[in-house]
Amino acid sequence: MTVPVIQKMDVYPVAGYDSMLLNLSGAHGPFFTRNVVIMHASNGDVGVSEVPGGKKITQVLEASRSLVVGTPIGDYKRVLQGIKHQYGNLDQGGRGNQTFDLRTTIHAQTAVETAFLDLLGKYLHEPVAALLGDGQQREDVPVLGYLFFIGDRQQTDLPYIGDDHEHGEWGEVRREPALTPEQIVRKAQAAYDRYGFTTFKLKGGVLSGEKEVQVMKALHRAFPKAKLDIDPNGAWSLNEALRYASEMKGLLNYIEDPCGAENGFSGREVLAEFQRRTHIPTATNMVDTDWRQMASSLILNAVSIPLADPHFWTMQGSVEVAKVCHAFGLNWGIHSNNHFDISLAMAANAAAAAPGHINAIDTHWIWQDGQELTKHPYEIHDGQIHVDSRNEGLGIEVNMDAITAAHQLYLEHNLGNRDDAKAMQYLIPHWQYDPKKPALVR
Ligand code: GKR
Ligand code: MG
Repeated sequence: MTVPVIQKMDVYPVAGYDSMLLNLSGAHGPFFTRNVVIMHASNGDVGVSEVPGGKKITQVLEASRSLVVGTPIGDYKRVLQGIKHQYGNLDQGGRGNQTFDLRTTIHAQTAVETAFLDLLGKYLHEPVAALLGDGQQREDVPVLGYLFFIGDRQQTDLPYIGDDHEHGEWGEVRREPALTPEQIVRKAQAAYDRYGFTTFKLKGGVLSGEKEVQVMKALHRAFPKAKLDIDPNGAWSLNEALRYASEMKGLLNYIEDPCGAENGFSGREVLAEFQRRTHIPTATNMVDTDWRQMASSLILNAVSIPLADPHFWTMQGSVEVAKVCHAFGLNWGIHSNNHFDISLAMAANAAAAAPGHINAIDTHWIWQDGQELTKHPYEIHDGQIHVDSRNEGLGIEVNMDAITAAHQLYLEHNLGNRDDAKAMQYLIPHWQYDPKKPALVR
């Protein structure tokens, strides 16, 4: 039998709506952007993938089309090598020092890899999870509730939405401001009622560390049994991180990038010292983001939870990290950014293939739920996503009308790269990013 070949690859820069989520990089604008790839194979199957937005990623994907079209679906690794060979130099500067990853080529590789894996899974009647690492390890993937401080969209003239209330209490609160412990607890309660999370993560790096500790204590009081994480994206100095960690003693499941490079020491060296002195499991999506950093991290014992987001490790790479974690006694997890339901399927399949104990994976989906690009998206129930071992490919079916509409939204508003400083400047005039200062401390 002839193996299907790729006949066509389309790249859709798309946009969706977001709340005014605050983080060290500033405030999320009214729209988030992603790149969606659709591949058509000669057997009539369609493969899909989603990666971060941005024009450079779109361009590399467009330029990679000639490497993809005509390739038999089993030969996709040769295409990935070609993309790396031709465009790998674009990632030489690393991930950058924003909260989000600024690389290009690795995201383009993931987009191409995933669409091929989706097609291969469909052809072989296997879920993508079965094609990764040592195959599918679990059907139920734990997911955490990702909580954010929210800015007041009414202080801007930007087109934020405030009326997509189809999800009860969660729908009502998710676009509304939240800067106090009470407001964050209310959001957590609404998210718990809807999704059943047993782990919550607070995105820190917004208020002073003292105030964020108070929010964590309030969450602990409201959910004494929940696992709690906090991620200030390296905003605190080592001394501050040690102080806040001792104040949160006993209530943290793990801490993520509590501090970073300072005084001539690298981020990994500082995290190693933090872990040595606190014995608190320490996660990162900032300083252990490729194999060279992983080697250094392992030697230093800097990180016990690498958050191996498939979008910047590739699907296969993310599961390879999970295998390393399993062998070295580390605990794997996944990092996220705003995303649609195609990325949700990608993260769920990678996590379903990760061996050993895993942490509840990050997802921003609760902020986007209701804006599906697929016909039957994965759902979060009891804090879990079910990845049925009878799935084929990613286990989703694209909705081309929804993708076209999301592409139109992107074009209509002339969108491109993420820039959180822009929206933040409505709250604090002339605001500029400072990786060592919480966003609202100016
Ligand atoms: O969505 O604002 C955000 C987060 O700050 C995101 O950009 C980070 O990449 O959540 C991420 C993290 O640092 O774990
Ligand atoms: Mg993080």
